[in-house]
Amino acid sequence: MRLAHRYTSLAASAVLAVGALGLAACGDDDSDDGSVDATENDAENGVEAPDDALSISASDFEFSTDSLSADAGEVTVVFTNDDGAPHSFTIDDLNVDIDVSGGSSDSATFTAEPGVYEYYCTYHGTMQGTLEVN
Ligand SMILES: [Cu+2]
Repeated sequence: MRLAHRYTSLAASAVLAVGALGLAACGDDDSDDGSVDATENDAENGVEAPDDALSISASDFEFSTDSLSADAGEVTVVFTNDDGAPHSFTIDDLNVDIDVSGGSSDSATFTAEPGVYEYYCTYHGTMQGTLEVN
């Protein structure tokens, strides 16, 4: 009786220890993922943008459009730089900053509440527009 009880306790402890290790490993994976900073997503590295992603480009030091609209919630913007100079697609209020060198593209996924948000290029103050989130 006593032996059986002790064996059971040891077995339970072992299971708990394994479980704790498993949880710790999962936690490490989550923190290494860095998925909180969505601006690190790279369209060129094969990250697929969702079907409802917004697309905007920069060419001749102008954005392809000065107005974008999206539904509230998770929003993905794919920004393509067709110039030789660097450009960014930046929205301060949403912590979005897609900074791309000439001839490349990148994307950001972020959560937006309804409202009107100004976007601009940090390199060229004349490049700006508004994102309307409904
Ligand atoms: Cu620019």
